[in-house]
Amino acid sequence: MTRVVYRTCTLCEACCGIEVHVEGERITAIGGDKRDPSSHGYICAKARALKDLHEDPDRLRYPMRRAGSEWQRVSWKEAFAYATDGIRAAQRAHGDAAAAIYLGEPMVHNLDALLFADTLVAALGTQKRFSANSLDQFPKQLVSHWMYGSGLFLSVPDVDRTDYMLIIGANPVVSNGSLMTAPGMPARLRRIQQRGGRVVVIDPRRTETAKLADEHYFIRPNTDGLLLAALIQCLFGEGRVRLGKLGSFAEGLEVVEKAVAEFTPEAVSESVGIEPETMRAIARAFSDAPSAVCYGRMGTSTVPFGTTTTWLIEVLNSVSGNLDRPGGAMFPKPPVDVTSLQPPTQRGRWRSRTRGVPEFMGELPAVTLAEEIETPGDGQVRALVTFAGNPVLSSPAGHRLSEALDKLDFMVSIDLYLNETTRHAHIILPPLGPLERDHFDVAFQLFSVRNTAHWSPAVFDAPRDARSDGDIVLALASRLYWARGGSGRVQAAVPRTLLALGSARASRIVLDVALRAGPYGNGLRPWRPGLTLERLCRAAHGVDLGPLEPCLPERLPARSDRKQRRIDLAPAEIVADLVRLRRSLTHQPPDLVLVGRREARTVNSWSHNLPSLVSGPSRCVLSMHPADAAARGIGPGDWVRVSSRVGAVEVPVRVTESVMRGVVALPHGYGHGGEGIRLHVAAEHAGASCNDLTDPAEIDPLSGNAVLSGVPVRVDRCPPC
Ligand SMILES: Nc1nc2c(c(=O)[nH]1)N[C@H]1C(S)=C(S)[C@@H](COP(=O)(O)OP(=O)(O)OC[C@H]3O[C@@H](n4cnc5c(=O)[nH]c(N)nc54)[C@H](O)[C@@H]3O)O[C@H]1N2
Ligand SMILES: Nc1nc2c(c(=O)[nH]1)N[C@H]1C(S)=C(S)[C@@H](COP(=O)(O)OP(=O)(O)OC[C@H]3O[C@@H](n4cnc5c(=O)[nH]c(N)nc54)[C@H](O)[C@@H]3O)O[C@H]1N2
Ligand code: SF4
Ligand SMILES: [Mo]
Repeated sequence: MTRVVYRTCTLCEACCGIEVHVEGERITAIGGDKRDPSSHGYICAKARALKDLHEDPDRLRYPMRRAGSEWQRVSWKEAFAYATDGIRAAQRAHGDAAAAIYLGEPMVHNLDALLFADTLVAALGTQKRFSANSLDQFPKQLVSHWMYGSGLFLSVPDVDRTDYMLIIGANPVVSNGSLMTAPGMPARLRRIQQRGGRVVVIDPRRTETAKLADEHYFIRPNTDGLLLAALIQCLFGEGRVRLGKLGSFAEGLEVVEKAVAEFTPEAVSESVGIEPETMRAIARAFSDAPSAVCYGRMGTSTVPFGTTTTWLIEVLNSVSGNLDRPGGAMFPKPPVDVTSLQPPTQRGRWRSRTRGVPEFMGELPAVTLAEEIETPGDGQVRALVTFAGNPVLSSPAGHRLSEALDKLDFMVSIDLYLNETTRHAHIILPPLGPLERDHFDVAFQLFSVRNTAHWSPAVFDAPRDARSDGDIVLALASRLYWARGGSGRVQAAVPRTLLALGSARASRIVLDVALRAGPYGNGLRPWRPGLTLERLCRAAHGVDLGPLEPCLPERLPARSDRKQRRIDLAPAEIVADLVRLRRSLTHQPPDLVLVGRREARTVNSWSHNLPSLVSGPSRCVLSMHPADAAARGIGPGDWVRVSSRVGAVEVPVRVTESVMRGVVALPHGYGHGGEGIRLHVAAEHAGASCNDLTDPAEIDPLSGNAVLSGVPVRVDRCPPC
């Protein structure tokens, strides 16, 4: 007999509703759930790979302890004891600061991991927390922290109502959207055009999104800040600035006007590579449209001007009257309102030991992890926990991090696979697969273009003696507290209680309380109607909570400074950074720079072991413009050596006009060829890691975010063998 389970796909930020058809213990089909209030049946090719993931013989199913290069199965009890002893031994010898943790992206797609990860961080008693956030969207969070008062209160484009969408450095047709939960972006973009609106893309590549757009302009990498400053300057210059209702609670408009005054289209045109008249036309069209929104992502975030560029996007939306209004940039109202449940976000309470970069939201930049391990002195990292992360492939100079990991006294990985990072661990603690646990998306509803809620029941019971991510972190946290003997006794009671319940029950209780206390709940008054977990469980396809609504200033997060419930349009730290932006006008651009390229059937570094996603020709190829190829005697399909300040890789070339001259593009997440990994399918599609080229010395100085785009490289044809 076939049963159907409706749930949310956890593979990317689109959070599509899927239906999983099961006969006995076998998945017979995975399709889109037409009744999902957000995705309406849309899925991409990756959803079906959840079956491959569920069945993958390489997926680890029991704890494994390393002895030299051999791995031995151990019981959970032994595993937790060994992990705790290893971490505590390093801390006893070198202090609590000798332990660090790295949290990876899939953690955010996992309810109990997200709820309980902080318990583990607290139990480690260290300020050395790293995550994929600083390889990704830290600039957006920092801008929101400074402008609106919280690094969790982010504006998203109201794609379904906008009349003009300016997309800078994002490729949602392939990535399925990021910091914008909007499944089925191709159709949503087409609908903008069908209602008479325009889609304009700015990207050094002619992307799949650009192909769908009304206009596409190539731009020199990392010059978007200049372009945006010029667009805003045009609005001021032509008297087009209108704050609307923001006028009564936004400060700093005059500072912005002064700050952008010198960035005229003429002044920036040569650096940016776009004609002044084109910039003016974009500014006018943006301003004339009944509603308009500018949306930027990886291409505006993971660059040396990440924070300043991201701020300029927010400013463009604000001064054109498009912040917090339908069709502009709006603020979702999620069922679990994380912003109001948490204390205000903070920055600068401590600094990175090696570079002095300030912590933000409790984290230090991921690019500093390797040097924290290698630099001797007080606080040198000797023990590391990686949790759902693969920093060897995902962070700059991953090959150097790989060497650094071998120098650790002790390493624990909580992960599904024995891969490029976890092979360095002394012990791997593997959690349940995504279909073996319940799920509710807490994180991505913060960025959803429509307010919805969806409870996802587990498709399969957890196998005997298996643990969820939540169970693992709680068990480890609890043992670490008690191993510290005496200290932290109060906190120790928390994981103990949760442990007794099991993380699945505990997370349901926490979620139910959060829903009741949330904007659609009953205010914790049971006699009143409102959203509860029970109600969600009855709505198999999820519930629709309506379109985004204007909500300022009422929903501006409480903050600790004098700017309570005000918008700071001109944070001093960012305005000061415009000096650096101005100086960049005189920089000679490098001959050739590397940018990223996401491919439709990938999930960062960890999907290449799923057979349905790797069939066909290799995708780890370098895209290069015909003129750049010809100048180096390179032909289609040739193998080339790409080298940067920090390393070199060899890959085949695709000669294509889809990248602009002076730019080459390579996808990230490849490089599975090393010794000691257990990824049989991925090893046959190994490719090379573009993070062996990206440079950890380069960061966005304000947020500490990694620079993954615009890396100066040299490309030489490999001699024929
Ligand atoms: N050059 C370059 N580098 C990049 C990027 C880029 O565009 N260019 N993109 C950056 C971005 S945006 C991101 S978000 C980061 C991602 O960086 P990371 O999060 O460090 O890397 P992932 O590739 O997502 O690896 C996720 C790991 O989690 C494991 N995993 C998967 N599901 C689960 C689970 O449910 N539980 C547990 N415990 N483990 C699980 C996988 O096996 C894998 O080891 O990469 C960044 N790196
Ligand atoms: N298929 C697939 N989907 C994914 C992922 C995946 O690995 N594969 N990863 C997920 C994750 S973790 C994230 S964070 C999102 C990211 O989502 P997106 O940001 O939409 O995805 P990217 O493909 O990184 O798009 C960045 C674009 O910026 C361009 N770019 C690079 N440098 C510059 C620049 O200096 N200026 C401008 N204007 N453009 C530039 C690149 O050419 C690229 O087209 O995708 C998510 N979705
Ligand atoms: S777009 Fe993302 S969430 Fe939707 S089916 Fe594909 S991988 Fe899953
Ligand atoms: Mo990401």
